[in-house]
Amino acid sequence: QDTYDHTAIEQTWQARWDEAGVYRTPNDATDPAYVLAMFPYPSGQLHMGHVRNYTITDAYARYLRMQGEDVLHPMGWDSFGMPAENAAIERESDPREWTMDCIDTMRDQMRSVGLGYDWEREVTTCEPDYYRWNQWFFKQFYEDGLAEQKGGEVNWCPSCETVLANEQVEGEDEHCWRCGTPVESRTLDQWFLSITEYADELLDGIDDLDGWPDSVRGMQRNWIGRQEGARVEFEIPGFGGCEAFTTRLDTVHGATFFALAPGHEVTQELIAENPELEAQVETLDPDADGDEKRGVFTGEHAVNPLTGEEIPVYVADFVLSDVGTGALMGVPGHDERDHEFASEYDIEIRQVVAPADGDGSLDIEDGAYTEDGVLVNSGEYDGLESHAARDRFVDTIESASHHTQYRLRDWLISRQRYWGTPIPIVHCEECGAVPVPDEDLPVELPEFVPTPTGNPIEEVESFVRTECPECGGPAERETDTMDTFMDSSWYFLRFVSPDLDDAPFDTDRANDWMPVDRYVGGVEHAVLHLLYARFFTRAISDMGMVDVEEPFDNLTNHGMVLLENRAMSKSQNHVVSPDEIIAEYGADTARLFMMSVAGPETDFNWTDRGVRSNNEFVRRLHGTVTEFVEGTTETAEAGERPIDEYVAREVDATVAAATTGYDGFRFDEALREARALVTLLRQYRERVTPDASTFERGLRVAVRLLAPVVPHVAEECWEALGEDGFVAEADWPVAGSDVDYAAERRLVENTREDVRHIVDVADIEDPEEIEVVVAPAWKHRALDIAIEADDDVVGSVMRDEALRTR
Ligand code: ANZ
Ligand code: ZN
Repeated sequence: QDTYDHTAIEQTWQARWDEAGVYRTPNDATDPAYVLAMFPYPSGQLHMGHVRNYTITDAYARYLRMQGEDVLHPMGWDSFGMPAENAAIERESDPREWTMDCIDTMRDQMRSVGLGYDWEREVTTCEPDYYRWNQWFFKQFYEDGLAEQKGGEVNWCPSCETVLANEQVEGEDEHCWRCGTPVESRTLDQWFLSITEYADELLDGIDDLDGWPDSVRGMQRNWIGRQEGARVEFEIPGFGGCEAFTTRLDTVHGATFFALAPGHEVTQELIAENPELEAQVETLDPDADGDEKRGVFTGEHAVNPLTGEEIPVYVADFVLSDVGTGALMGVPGHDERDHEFASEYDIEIRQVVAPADGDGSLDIEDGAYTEDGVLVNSGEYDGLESHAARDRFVDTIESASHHTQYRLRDWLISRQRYWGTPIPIVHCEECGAVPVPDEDLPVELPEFVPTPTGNPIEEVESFVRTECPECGGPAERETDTMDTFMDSSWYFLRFVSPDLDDAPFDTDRANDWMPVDRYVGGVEHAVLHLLYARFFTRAISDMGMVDVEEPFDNLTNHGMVLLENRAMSKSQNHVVSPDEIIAEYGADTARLFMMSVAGPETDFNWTDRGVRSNNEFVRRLHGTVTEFVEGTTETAEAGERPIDEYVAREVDATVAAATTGYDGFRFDEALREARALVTLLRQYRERVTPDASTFERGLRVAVRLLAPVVPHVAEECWEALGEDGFVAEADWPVAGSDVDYAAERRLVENTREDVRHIVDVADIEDPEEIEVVVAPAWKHRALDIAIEADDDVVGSVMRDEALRTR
């Protein structure tokens, strides 16, 4: 009879956990462990990706709690941003209402998944008690010279009608990270945070992040993009000196052209004198996707500062205005882009570096040689090694100097949208930009006025018109709001003291809990959020607000939940809804499936078969315990039969192996062990009348090893086994002895191999024969082998042997 009723069980235990406050964070943490999932954007529905992400941290938090650690495992809402604003415009409602409704729905869904959060620490970034601290931080940055308003070319998304940070422009075609529309370029006055001041620290800090995936570390390194090189001036007679940035000054003898970005100052000067050139330059597409390099010869020449050689000056679309100086020396022999350009425009391709090993077969017309080597065709410098030549030329060329350049740009935080944190600045004609005094924070968002285009805040006169905090004269409020990545750059600090109202967080508490020990989230945040959060932490660490410089000790990017090898997608009706799965099978089944099928980083396919087999396991676990406590399972005081000893030893071995799995974030491996133990106990029960205490201990261990992943049914079983407290708060089992089980297991494996070897060598085919020849020698290992193998000839003989011994 099957008494497993997942709905009743799950609802009961969710209510009992709440009532008892099981997941409340201890206030005095002696052994603190901070486990965090990237908080969601409240889109309205939890999807399977969320469920997977949150189950991973939940299982780990539960495991650590059972290990006796003090666990901080909070949840909150990254609740500002465009989608809420767009949804509100569509529905003619208020973004706040829409957001709050979504949050309520998702909180209920999280509860139904059995996620053990400390809801007393819930953080909602669109609430004034949170975003006032964004404003406060902004002011700190402003006072420290880390926030400034500056003009310049910015990325504009015509569909979102707002500017975007460089990090939010994606792909070769430069599209908006949110909506996919190709971005345009505009010149506007905007607010920036000076993340570039931290470029070196952020880059060097990556070396110590050994708990992070290498891929993410690589992406951050690339994004910061530090390049060591030199700046060198080429004289363009009639126009003065023009600086170029190069990482390969050693190739200066091979510079056969000079190229300017279309937006370069000198280009503008040239154009001013030459209308024909202007028309030609206008045909260059600055947003060219880079495949085809196009340029215009200016009619001018530049003078090589080392050789005096005159080379043609081009305006070319592959030279970017915001990289280096916006000008470059073209060396087609040793740079691929220059090679392509030179081939297109019939410019000389000259080899000036050769492989150091003297390989002379290289044909420079075929393609650039981009490695270092030794100089050739470089006059008196021939034979010099590239690296030495770079230093030498910086010394020799008067206008040259060492220069380090970064790809990283300052973080543009201005958004011309409603649903975000107002930037706490007042613009006064007399006093300029004046920060709003602390006592007037938060600057609250005005009521929402739906405007189909433009920035709704500009429409709210009562918000815009204000007094200058400095001179009292009439002034206007800044109407830009902050990039929502500002909100997520420090929310992990707010969780340590979420109700504090005189500071963003309590420094002592933060020093207790930080850094986050385990941070889990999607790889889409590999650059944006993680880089900003690292910058924020370093900046406020320098302000003395927290000790740590890096916020996240270990980072895991969870894999995707696929359906038929494709990402789930609601809009394409290619989706499995967590609500439906929970209703039909229960949260424990969904959790077990996700955690068993693959390691946390690996993508996997959601399948009906997978769900059903995991559901069967949950039922089997429940049934095995129920049948035992109800006395349906006959037991005895047997004690010392080999099979009892074997099972007892397997229980210990399972504890050891599963613990290693949980510690190493290898939940799939831990679960394989724990599930095998349940199977073994059932075999034990089927083959013999099990020893009562061995069997019971096995059940107690299995229930605890599974509790982090299937918390509801584990509580049900734990209670049935006569335990008083919650299994969520029970002690993690310890192996009964200090045997090195891992080593033993390897030995067993070897033994099996050895037996197989003897069988092969002796060319034995008849099982009887095996028994005679092999079995006696391996008798003491027979039991192990018997349980592991049942489908091959060795295994079957050994199992018979084992069963006979009992
Ligand atoms: C001469 C040279 C010779 C370069 C050589 C490279 C190889 P990478 O190559 O990605 O490491 N550069 C400088 N300013 C630029 C701009 N505004 N737009 C596009 N490219 C620009 O980046 C460094 C190189 O990028 C620089 O070194 C320069 O070309 C080019 F054998 O100078 B090099
Ligand atoms: Zn003023």
